[in-house]
Amino acid sequence: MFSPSKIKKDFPIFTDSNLVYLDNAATSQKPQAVLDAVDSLYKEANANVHRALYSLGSEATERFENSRKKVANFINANSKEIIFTSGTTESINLLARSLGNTLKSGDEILISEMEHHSNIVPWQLAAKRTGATLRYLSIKKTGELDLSEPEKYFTKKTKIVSLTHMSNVLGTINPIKGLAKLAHNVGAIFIVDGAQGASHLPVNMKELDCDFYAFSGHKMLGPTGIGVLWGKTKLLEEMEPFMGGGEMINTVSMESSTWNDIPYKFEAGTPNFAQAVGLGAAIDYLENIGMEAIELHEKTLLNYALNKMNHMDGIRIHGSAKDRGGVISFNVDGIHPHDLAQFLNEDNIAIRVGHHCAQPLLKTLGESATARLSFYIYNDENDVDKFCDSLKTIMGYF
Ligand code: 7TS
Repeated sequence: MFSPSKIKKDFPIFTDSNLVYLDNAATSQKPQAVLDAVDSLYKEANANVHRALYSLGSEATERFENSRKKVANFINANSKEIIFTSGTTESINLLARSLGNTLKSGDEILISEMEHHSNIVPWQLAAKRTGATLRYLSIKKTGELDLSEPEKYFTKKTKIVSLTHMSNVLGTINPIKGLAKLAHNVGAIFIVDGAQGASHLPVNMKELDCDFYAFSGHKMLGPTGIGVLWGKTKLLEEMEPFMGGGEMINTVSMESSTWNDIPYKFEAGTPNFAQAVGLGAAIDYLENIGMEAIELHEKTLLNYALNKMNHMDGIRIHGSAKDRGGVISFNVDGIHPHDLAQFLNEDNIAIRVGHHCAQPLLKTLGESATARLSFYIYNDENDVDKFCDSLKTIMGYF
């Protein structure tokens, strides 16, 4: 097991501070190694990638492409299947636009009630454009997908299934392999929103058997503005590009254009190459600890926190999935979540409150807002104890 207190020393934001940061589902903090990688790219190797025929350009391109290899290794995939995007949101929009355009009236897109808005709204737009129908898998009281009657949802009409790996509100980890089977049995394409997956769980594209997997660098110690879309070669080669511009073309005439090979076909314009290099350093950092160890650490901390919170009166915790990552959404009787967050802030404890960009799920839960804790590698029992102590004091005020 690794030591969160030692890990904290690698993160400048925790230096000389008593910050208790419990909002990791929103974004993670950054270790010095990631800041150094970005800093050194700008100081030592800043030139546009894939075009400059001088040494600086080669160095920038090499660092950028090296990061692509690191991402590929991290998820056990082929480098040419790694498309750099600005994040999960752009990755899903790319799919909703490019795959979405192949849909027609009568086709169905299947998502679930526990999706983040970035895995809802792009599909609503695709449905509106094409006349396809958007359907929702419902969830049970436990916060798990209701898969009791899959034949009602997975039908011949289903063309695209897009589901989250792990809920950012309930922490539920969905059974991706089984869902891939259900989707593939009806000939549908299966997309996984891995924003909370790749950052907290070991993920292996050869094992999960999805067709596309989307995630964000900033939730896994990397910089903002960089994310990934992984897709199977055959599907990526068949797909039309999402955005047009430099680098994504092979030839351009005044009348028409032909496309570059994958992944470049989907990377129009100057990519966020410094951020991609930072993501490579973040992956090195995570791999050094090990994703299995990270998953275990967060689940242990989750159980520690649940146990403490379950012993406190007046707290309603949402969801009780058997397979669950380090996220706890809850409400406290008689205290609005926004008031709670402000009082916790007085003790330098950062949690998120609100609808967590998952309004349909909040509606199902019957809440307009919840409070949410979400853990990462640098959190420990001390953080949970401080949070619970502060919470008890605040509850005493009301
Ligand atoms: N999907 C899930 C499951 C997420 O949790 C998020 C962000 C996204 C997609 C979008 O990621 P982005 O990097 O493109 O913005 N979740 C959160 C959150 O829980 N609080 O703030 C952002």
